Amino acid sequence: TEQELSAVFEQTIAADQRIEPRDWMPEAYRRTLIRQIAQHAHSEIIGMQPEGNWILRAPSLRRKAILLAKVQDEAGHGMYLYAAAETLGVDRAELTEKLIANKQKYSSIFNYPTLSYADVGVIGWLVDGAAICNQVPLCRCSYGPYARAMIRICKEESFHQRQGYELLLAMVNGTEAQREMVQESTNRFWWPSLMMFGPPDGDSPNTRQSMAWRIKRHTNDELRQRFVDMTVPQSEALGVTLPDPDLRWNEERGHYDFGEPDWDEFKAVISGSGPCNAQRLAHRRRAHENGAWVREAARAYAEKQTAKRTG
Ligand code: FAQ
Repeated sequence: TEQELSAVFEQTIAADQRIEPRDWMPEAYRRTLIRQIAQHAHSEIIGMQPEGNWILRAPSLRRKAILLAKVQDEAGHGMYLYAAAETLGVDRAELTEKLIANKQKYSSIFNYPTLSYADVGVIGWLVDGAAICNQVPLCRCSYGPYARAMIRICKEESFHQRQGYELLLAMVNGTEAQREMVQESTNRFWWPSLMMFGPPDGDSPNTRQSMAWRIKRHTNDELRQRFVDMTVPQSEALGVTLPDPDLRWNEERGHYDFGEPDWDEFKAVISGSGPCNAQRLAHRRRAHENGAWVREAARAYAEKQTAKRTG
């Protein structure tokens, strides 16, 4: 009976074991995972655009090769994640349709422009740094296919983060103009990076249930704090200032205190009116339409192969 199945599900979660695709699961658990994994996959794919903007303009062959490899990794992450979502009974094509119809979200961070080459380094440092903080606990997510995908993705993300930090180290040891570029970029990306963790716990409708199901292991605010604590010493090593006058070490708490992100800006960005939302979606839509002939050719090829085998 449904009650017995539900009890087995609850026991599996309580014992910290994994739910696998063929196991019974509550519909709401399935829906939550599809929502989160699809949003995560879309973020990887849309996230190729801001950095992709600099591939043709990278300052040397070495920097171009590094950036190209990184952006390709993001495509790979998107593919793993769509594959993980497909184990829940949805289709990648359907998820892509929802993205380009603006019916599923992707991370707010990718709606900001990349205005200077320093942004490539700062995205690696802050955006990949925040992504790692958020995703390492997801390696222990209760849903097996998502947890396993996260292990490989996190390894690659750590590499991306180092890549960004190394680029910034080169720039801060360069000319005064290069140091200024790094500072200016940090000023633009700091607050949007903090917003990647989602709304404050009091305004996060999904956290409670997702923690009970052990999809999420920490709240949005806990992970945001962890990111700040990790990043401040890195900013000191780089010699850049984080643009928050309220940022200071709190001896009593054993954490850094920090200011409040502009949540009105966050709401505007996730509801479609950030600086680049329209551009990002239009680009994705165009790429999808331009790829129609590839999908058509693949289908025709598959049909011929089937005909050969069965004919
Ligand atoms: N942007 O109740 P909560 C990357 C939505 S890293 C947009 O707290 P939840 C790597 C949320 O969906 C970025 N929307 O929700 C990379 C919900 O709306 P809904 C991707 C956001 O799910 C680096 C509503 O607000 N990483 O791509 C955001 O419990 C460089 C209420 O929020 C992931 O997706 C936001 N920042 O917690 C790639 C990680 N925050 O769906 C390329 C997996 C919240 O009800 C270049 N996801 N919302 O309409 C998660 O960990 C969670 O989904 C959270 C949100 C923590 C993002």
